[in-house]
Order: sequence, then C-alpha cells, then structure tokens
Amino acid sequence: MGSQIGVTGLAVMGQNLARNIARHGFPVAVHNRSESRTKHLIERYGDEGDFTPATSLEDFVASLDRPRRIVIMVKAGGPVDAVIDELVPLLDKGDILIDGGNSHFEDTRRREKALAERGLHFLGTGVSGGEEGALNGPSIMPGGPDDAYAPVAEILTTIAAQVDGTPCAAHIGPDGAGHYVKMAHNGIEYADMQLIAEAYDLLTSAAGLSAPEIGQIFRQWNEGDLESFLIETTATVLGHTDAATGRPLVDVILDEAEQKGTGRWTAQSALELGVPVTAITEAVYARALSARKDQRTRASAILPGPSGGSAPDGFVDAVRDALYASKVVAYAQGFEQMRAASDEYDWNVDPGTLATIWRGGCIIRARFLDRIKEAYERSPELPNLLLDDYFRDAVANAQDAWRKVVHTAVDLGVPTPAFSASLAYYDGFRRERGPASLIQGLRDFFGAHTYRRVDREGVFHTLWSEDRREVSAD
Ligand code: NBP
Repeated sequence: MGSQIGVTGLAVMGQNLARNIARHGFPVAVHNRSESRTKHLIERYGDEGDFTPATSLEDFVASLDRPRRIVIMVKAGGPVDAVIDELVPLLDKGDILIDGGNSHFEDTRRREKALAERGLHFLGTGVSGGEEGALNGPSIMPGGPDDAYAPVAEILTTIAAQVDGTPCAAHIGPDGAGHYVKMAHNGIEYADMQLIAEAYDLLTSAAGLSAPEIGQIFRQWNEGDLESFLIETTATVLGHTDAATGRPLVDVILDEAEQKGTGRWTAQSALELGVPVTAITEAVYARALSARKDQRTRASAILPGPSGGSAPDGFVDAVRDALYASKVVAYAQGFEQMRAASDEYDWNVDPGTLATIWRGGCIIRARFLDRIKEAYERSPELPNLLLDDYFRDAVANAQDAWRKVVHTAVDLGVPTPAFSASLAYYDGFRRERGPASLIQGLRDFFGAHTYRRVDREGVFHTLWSEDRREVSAD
C-alpha cells in the first residue's frame, strides 16, 4: 500500500494541508523542491499521521497509489508550470494533478486542456482560509472534469471545514471554475476589508474614537447581522496594544496596503465581462492610493479639506447599518460576476453551493452567507441578491443611515470609496430609467454609433450635421 495522496510544495500552505490530510488518517506523501522543508515537516509533525517523505519527485511519484493524486502547492505562475513539466513524464493516464494555489483561472484552463490531451486529469482548486484554514479545515473549490473530482472527493470533503454537518468543499464546475470563484472570493474579501477600514476611519476621523473603543464597537457588531470572521478579527486587531510603545498597534502600522493580485484579477475580469463590481474595484484602487504614501504626505500639506464639522448623533449605529448595506451590495456584485463568468465559460456554477461552502473555513465566512444560501434556495435563478426579499428589506431598513453616513463623510472629507460606490450602485440599480439616453445621444452625435428608442423597435441614427432628421440604421 502506498500513500493515497501526495503534496508537493511544503511552504506554509502545503505543509498545513499535508498535516490536515494526515491528521484525518489518509497516508500522505510529501515533497518539496528544497529538502529542508520536507525535513522540517517530518521532524516537527511526523507523528501526526502517516507521512512518506521524498527527496526526489521520482520517489514521491513512486510512493503513490493509483490513480496518483498529487496536490501542487507552490507559488502561483511559472512555478506551477515548472512542477507540472517535471511531473508529467513520471505519470500515467488517469493520474490527477490538483493545483491548490491561487492560480489565474486562464492558466488553469490552459493547463487543464494541455494535460487532458495527454490523458491526465487536472483540478484547479481554490483553497481558502490561509494557513489556519489549511491546517484545521479550509473551504475548498475544485474545478475540473467530473472524472478527476470523484477519486479525490472523499479526501477533500473530509479535510474541509464542516458547518452544520456540511463540508465546505464542492465540485464547482469544469476547468477554471474553481480558481475563478476563489479569485472572486478574494475580490469580495478585498471589498469586505475596505468597507471595514472605511467604518474604522469614520469612527476615528469623524467620531474621534480611539482604536480600543472602536474594537469594542466591532465586538458588539459581531453579535448581530454582521457576525463574521473579519468583524471579529477587526475587534481583535484594534484591541491589540503594541509592546514597544504601549500604543494601539494599528496606530503604529504603516498605512500602505499591499496586494498579491487576486482583487485586481477580479476587477479585470469584471471589466471584461461588463459586470459592475464597483465595491471590489474601489477596494483595489483604495489599496493603490494607500501605497502612494510619499505623494499623500506631500498632498496632505498642500490640499485643503472642508472646514471642520462633527459626526451627528447616532453615528456609530448609522455606520454599522451603512456597513451592512454596503456589504450586501458588494456580495450582490460579486455573485453577479460569478454568474456572468459561469455563463461566459459554460461552467454551470451554482451560486447557492458557493454560499454554502463559504460559511466555514474561509476568510469571508459569516452568518450573512446563510442568508445568501437561503436566497438562492428560494430562487435558484436569482439574477441579483438585491432582488431577494430578505436583502431588499435589509438594505431598505439601512438606507437612511447609509445616506447619512455617506453625507457626513463627504461633509467632513473622510474618503469612503466603497461605501459611496455601493450606494451609487444601489441608486443606479433601482432606477427604471437613467441618464444613459443622453450618452447614447452623444455617441450618435460624434460617432454615428446609433441608438434604440423606447417607443419603437429598430436602430436609429440622427443626421446631426445635416438636417437633424432621424433615419433608420437597420
Ligand atoms: P509560496 O507561494 O510562498 O510558495 C513557496 C513554495 O513554492 C515553496 O514550496 C517553494 O519551494 C515552491 N516553489 C517555488 Br517559489 N518555485 C518553485 C519551482 N520552480 N519548482 C518547485 N517548487 C517551487 O507558498 P504558500 O504561501 O504556502 O502558498 C502556496 C500557494 O497557495 C500560492 O499559490 C498561494 O497564493 C496560495 N495561497 C496562499 C495562502 C496563504 O495564506 N499563504 C492562502 C491561500 C492560498 P522552495 O521551498 O524550494 O523554495
């Protein structure tokens, strides 16, 4: 008997995933390009389960039961191709490669196609939850052919987080579907964190509260509809005191947000699909602006803001409501994007399944995901979450507070790009008739791009430079 599965790439994610697999009683082969990581894993955690360490890929492959099941957990991009190229000559038809890193979904589509031509299965698999999730139960999003998923389903569903007896792992769809929804998950995570940061900024800059005070407020918010891993974590981070200075740690952390790219990819894909994911995109832009520290420092001494003012009564509760309403919009946008991608690539992704497997193990896990799951149970073809009764009412109840908060932010000069963009999207979405008629008129004027009418079928053009008579452009 060999190992049932192998993991190559034993940095933080691969090591913890291998330990998770072993702890659940599956014999696991482990390998890493540099031997030191393999040694470290065996020396430190070798007694947690049935590990077979290998120093070469040949030995690693030889130690696996057939069909061979290999998780690749290396840096996304070139390293994944390098590992695949090394593995392929060692494999047989029907073997299964599982890329568990944050690969771009187009790379996954390319790899799946190329490997299928050689009789090998490829599962592009999103793994969410960071290092803690990888060890104790992540949310797992495999994409690829049914034949590839079936032999790994038991292992993946067993090691995943479990919520109410349901595993946070499910086959998402063919080729790039798994990595796409993982990317969109990360995009939503960007929006979630930006909204939280804006709430924190408002409570600091407009309401004058300290980090520990705001941490307490977040702890209370975590008792209600906002209950989630990120809100709870915000309370913890804001309550943490820096050992070196005695100040709140958040006050001494440099205010430049970094990014690894999944938020940007989400926004890029949304632009290509023509889906307005304004909250996620604003979150990416906000990180980019935060990174311009030198320019901001110069600008802060030069550019004037408004001349003072203060937060109105009831502001803390209003910020909570605005955060919730904005979050509903961010998720509505993200889920609409995944549906659009699913249509574009013929993936048949079920949004209700995503809400179900994101309830545990991942960074955006939240009570809120239960509400999304219920919305898709009520209406599996729901085009936008805002059209569901629960979310319609949730936003309607919050909207006065939401408007008050954005109004206050504008008055006081506190930037709230994601709050504001979400509100603008909501107002745009709920309008039966908007101002795009004028845009069409202008486009027809300078480019003869034509327009359609509300009262007649057909495509029309106005002879603007001649007699301004309308002609049919069909
Ligand atoms: P890293 O993304 O830091 O990658 C390090 C691993 O890649 C090491 O095992 C390294 O081997 C290996 N590697 C590299 Br770099 N180039 C290689 C090559 N040409 N051939 C073979 N191996 C190569 O590891 P990570 O943070 O554990 O993340 C793994 C994947 O999981 C990434 O795609 C990441 O985006 C994704 N992810 C990470 C998190 C997280 O919280 N960190 C969460 C979710 C997803 P070496 O030891 O020999 O250098």
